[in-house]
Amino acid sequence: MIRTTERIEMVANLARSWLSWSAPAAAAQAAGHPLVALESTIIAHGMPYPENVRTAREVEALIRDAGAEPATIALIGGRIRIGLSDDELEMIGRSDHVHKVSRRDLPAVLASGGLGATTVAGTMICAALAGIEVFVTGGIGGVHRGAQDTFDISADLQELAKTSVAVICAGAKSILDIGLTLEYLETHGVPVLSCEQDNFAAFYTRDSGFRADFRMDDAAEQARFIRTKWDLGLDGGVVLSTPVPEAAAMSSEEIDALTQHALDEAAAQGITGKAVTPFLLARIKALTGGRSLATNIALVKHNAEVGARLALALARSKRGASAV
Ligand code: PSU
Ligand code: MN
Repeated sequence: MIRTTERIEMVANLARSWLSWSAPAAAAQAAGHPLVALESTIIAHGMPYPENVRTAREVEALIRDAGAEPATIALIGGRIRIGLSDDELEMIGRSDHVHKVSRRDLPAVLASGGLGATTVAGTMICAALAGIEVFVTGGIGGVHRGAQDTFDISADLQELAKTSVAVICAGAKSILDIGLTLEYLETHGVPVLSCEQDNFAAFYTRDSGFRADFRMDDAAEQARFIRTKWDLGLDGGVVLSTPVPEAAAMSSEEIDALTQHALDEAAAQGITGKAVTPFLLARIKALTGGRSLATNIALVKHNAEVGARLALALARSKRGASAV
């Protein structure tokens, strides 16, 4: 007779059998070095080629320089790749046939062996399977403006509610209803931490106008908070918002006007479902003549530095706990 704990272990092993590790990521994991997960939707659908691939490599280098090991996650050939080779990164960044993979899409793309770029939700699932606690992205998905009518709420928020990964972001874009996004996270018990300022960030701009739940500038303090949450059995993610560096920030007047324009275009063209976010991102990039791309790159790099520091602090707190 199989005991419950053994059954749980069998299920976990089965899930992990879908993972395929790059050599550096596997070595880091085996040695207990801190890993930082990175998503691939931002590469495949969030930025144009070749800036996407170049940025992805620069972000990985920043994380390595800070003492952690980057693991960019994507679906390739029916496996969940944890850590991408140069060729794999190039393929994800270049191909026009990359699926955008959230929780719903994961089994379809894995089973068919197609090429998949993971969203915040998709990457959180894969990172948790791989035992990676920290994940750096640009901006999280959220409650869309007008969701009262469309029900368009990103699956990222449900994932944050249940999957135990810390997500470092520059807040959420103002293409979303940031107030409702924060309400939704509160309802589902997802803490929103902010570093460097009291307010939640708004991606292209530093200040969303909404307060985060807790301000924590110091990585050791962030790690203590996160470790305490998970030690208590309070499963689920944590959002850590950090603003785009001042020099790269855009003006809120400009971004507000462009966002409204892009939203009107999306409505006029009947864009719905998973196409909404990529459409808005692409239109804003075009409307700013590419300037928003520079802001996007700067904020992701800054998030990588904050995330690497947190990963180191969390790894220290794990060792501290097991030494007791
Ligand atoms: N926001 C950004 N850039 C992005 C995304 C969101 O500023 O690239 C991507 C992320 O992968 C995020 C996804 O998880 O879009 C959310 O898509 P949707 O709204 O369809 O859930
Ligand atoms: Mn949506």
